[in-house]
Amino acid sequence: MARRSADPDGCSTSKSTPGLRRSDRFLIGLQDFERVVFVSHVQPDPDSLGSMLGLAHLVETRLGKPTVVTRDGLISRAENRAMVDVLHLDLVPVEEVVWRENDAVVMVDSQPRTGRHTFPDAVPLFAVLDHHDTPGDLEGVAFTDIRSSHGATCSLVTKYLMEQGVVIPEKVATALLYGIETEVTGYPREACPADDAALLSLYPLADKDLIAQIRNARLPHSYFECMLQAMQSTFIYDRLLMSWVNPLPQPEQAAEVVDFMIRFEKVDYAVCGGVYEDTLVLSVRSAIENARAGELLRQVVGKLGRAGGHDRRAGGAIPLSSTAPSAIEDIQSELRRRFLKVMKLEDIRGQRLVPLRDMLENLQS
Ligand SMILES: [Mn+2]
Repeated sequence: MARRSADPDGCSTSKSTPGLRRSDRFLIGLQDFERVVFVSHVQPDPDSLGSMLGLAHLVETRLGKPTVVTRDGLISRAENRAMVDVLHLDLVPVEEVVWRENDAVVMVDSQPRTGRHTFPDAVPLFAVLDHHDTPGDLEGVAFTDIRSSHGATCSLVTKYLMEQGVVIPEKVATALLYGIETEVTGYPREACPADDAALLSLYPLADKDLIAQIRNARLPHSYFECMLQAMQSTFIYDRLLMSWVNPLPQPEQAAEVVDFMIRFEKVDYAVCGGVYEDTLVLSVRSAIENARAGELLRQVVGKLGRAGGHDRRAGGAIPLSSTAPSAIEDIQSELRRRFLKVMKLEDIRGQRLVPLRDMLENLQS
């Protein structure tokens, strides 16, 4: 796995005092504050939720300070909703937080000014803990721990809890374990030994029945309608598969489509785009190593919107000035042109995943 920093841990930190571990410096830095508010990216995923929960537990047990765990935007994927339900997570919508002067704000699983948050940029951050390739603006942040070699932010948080000898309650262990699991079970796996070490320590502590309930969450009707539309709209260009769904029943469904489509043995890249409210949501997966999916999507999206992610998984969003069918078609064909150009597939004619003839026959039988 590529390590981007000269630091032996593959991470970047602001300043280091010899003899102090990162978790020590994190806690020392928080001592002067009255309350710790945890924030993450929009549509928080299990890695975000688990990381916030784990750090809140660390702060509460070691510093005895009150904490707030927030939710930015919707949680709509069935598994993620199930995680909130079965673990009874108490999340405060970030727009309802009354910011106090003596709050320490800690951002996890994301970086400042990447366009992935709705809370005001003016709120100063004390710390950022993340594992994304997408660089943010870390100026003025007292404590940073960014490790793009790690498969999950939850692995970092688990290390902090272990280092500090904090007993991890079942609920927190379950959230951390599921957070890591969702990030590292893809193929090829994007994980490092630290992720495996965290999984090993959490496994005996977590409630495996609850994990099974979350993993197999029941799905709404719209999920199946969306999957059908995705399959019917899918074209394959050599090793690239593209699906469009309009409208998306919820913003995270584009990711669910590509998670499914990337398993098609004939392709190395799967892209899904779909309109949710006034935004075109994009999701990319790759089945090969060094796919640089995040960079690829950033290149494709350019100034139209924002994009980022990891080596094999990426996401993006483009604000739409109009959601008229013709405007959506225009942006789709522009994105298709850009994907084919960036991937040097301009001369390839697309083939339907399901031939039209088959779709019609299925309808008649
Ligand atoms: Mn993550």
